[in-house]
Amino acid sequence: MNPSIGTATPVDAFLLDVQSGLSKSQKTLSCKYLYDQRGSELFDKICETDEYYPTRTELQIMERNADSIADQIGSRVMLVEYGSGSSIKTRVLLDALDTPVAYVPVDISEDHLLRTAKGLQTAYPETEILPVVADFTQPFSLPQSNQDYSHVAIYFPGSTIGNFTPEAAGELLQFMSSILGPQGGLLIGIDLQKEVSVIESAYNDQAGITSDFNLNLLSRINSELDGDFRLDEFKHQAVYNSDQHRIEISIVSQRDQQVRIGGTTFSFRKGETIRTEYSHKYTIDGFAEFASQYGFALHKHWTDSRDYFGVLHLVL
Ligand code: AVI
Repeated sequence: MNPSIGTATPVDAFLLDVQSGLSKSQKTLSCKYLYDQRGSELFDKICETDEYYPTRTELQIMERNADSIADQIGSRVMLVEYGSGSSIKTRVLLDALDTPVAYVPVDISEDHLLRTAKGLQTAYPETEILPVVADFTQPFSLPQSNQDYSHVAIYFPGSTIGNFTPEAAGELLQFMSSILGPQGGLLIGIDLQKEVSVIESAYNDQAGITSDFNLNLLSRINSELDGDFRLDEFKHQAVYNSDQHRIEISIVSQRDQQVRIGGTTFSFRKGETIRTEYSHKYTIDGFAEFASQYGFALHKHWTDSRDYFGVLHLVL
């Protein structure tokens, strides 16, 4: 089980991204940098908070509809999962599928990916587990399987597509459509539009874990890029933008201040924001229409009783 290596992010690229992001008039840091070791642990804790409904709702949808979802995906499949994480939802799917030929978890975090892949290989000996270390926002090649498979299915759970701007989400769908051959399908989780207070609470949990997760990005810059952010001089902010249907997550400077990062000085005004993440909320029809621009047609979808979350199966 040797992993295929795609494009990971070296320190130089991190520094360049941070320097260019903090030089913009709307200061920005890419949300992909939120997930270092501590960030990933904090994200797992977010998923357990009372307020953060997406993870448990999606898991419930998968568990309740596993057989019907597996039927749609079909047999002798190569299942490719984008951003596989710890693969809890994957196990629900792998259990329900008619012995998938291969499972390809794609993730940027090599250690985590290989550990998960090893566990899955033991649990699913008849399925070839072929991990790919890659930043899935960039094109990567599918690994060779030792067995013939009839089609490829991409699994992109977690509503991670919501963290992409519509333009970047479109590029990703375009790339997905290029690796899916005939009969290929995309199973994707999306967080649905709902009462604003429910969404805002999910990103402003009482225990302050989302705040720690967000501000951890400044700690990461301090330790990896020789920065001197004072964390108590910045605050987490998450506000729903009803026009754009998205949560906008930022870090707000609490006073006029200067920060040095790798020898460069950046100035922050009191109240100035660093945008760290968007989380777009869709409707089923809205997402289907969006995906149709990239050749996808909505085949079937599943939701929960409150219509908080959607799992969609799209085909080319
Ligand atoms: C990973 N992603 C789908 C999460 C979301 O809900 O947009 C990231 C997150 N950020 C803060 N809380 C959760």
